[in-house]
Amino acid sequence: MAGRPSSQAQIETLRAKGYVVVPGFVAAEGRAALMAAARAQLAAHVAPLEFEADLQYPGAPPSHTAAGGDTVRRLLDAYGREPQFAAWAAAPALREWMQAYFREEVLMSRAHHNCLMTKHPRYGSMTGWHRDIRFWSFEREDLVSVWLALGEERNENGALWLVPGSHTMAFDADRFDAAKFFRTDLADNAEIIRRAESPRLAPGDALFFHCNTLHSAGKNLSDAVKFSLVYTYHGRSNAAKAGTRSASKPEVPLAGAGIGEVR
Ligand SMILES: O=C(O)CCC(=O)C(=O)O
Repeated sequence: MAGRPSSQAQIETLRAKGYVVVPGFVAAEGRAALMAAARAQLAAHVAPLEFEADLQYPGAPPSHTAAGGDTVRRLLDAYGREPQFAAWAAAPALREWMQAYFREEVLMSRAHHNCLMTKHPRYGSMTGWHRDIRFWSFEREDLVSVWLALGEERNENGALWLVPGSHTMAFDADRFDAAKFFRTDLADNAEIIRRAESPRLAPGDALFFHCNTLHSAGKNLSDAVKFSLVYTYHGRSNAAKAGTRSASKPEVPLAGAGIGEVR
């Protein structure tokens, strides 16, 4: 479409900045169908679920029996739980985009992310500054997640904050705490965090971000649950390390068209 950056330009932005928003990646009808499926899955509390009380991030209920203790954070295994979610994970447009980024055949991991993220008013917690590489054990630190906004995402309802260029910054291990959150008590870290941006996402927008991009998210101060579908991809030459959680589940190869530059 005239006036919009090409996919290749978006990929270059991801390489340079560590993230990029692709507006309207999913058209209205498909996005509405995904949202309807997401609402139905949440309403029925379809397992497997991860609860805010499981993670104990700031603002989470202290236990499963406390007020809000049944607040869902992630509906796990999005790929396995809903055919529409699976179809989106391997959709041709997404496959082409990822193949153009990795310049090889692409696999989707089912070991982490692979979820419908929800952020609830009141009991949805804050997520501290981190790099998603903390979840992964791969030969190379080169994975890309796609975060599909099923509804609007803005600072007030807990949208992501990301630090541009942080995916290429080198940090000593002591810049992170024991849980691999980027420490906010260090002046040098605070200076980096000050550069963060929170891109507003419209329903159907996709945020692509690198596994080393520092990001965080606040609480949902609105009165509506926020829904996002999140998957992570890597190139075939970048294997999960044997015996780790990353290698614990069969991956999904994104088979199909040839590898090359996209529009
Ligand atoms: O929505 C949030 O609170 C942040 C989620 C996130 O960064 C993650 O799951 O890695």
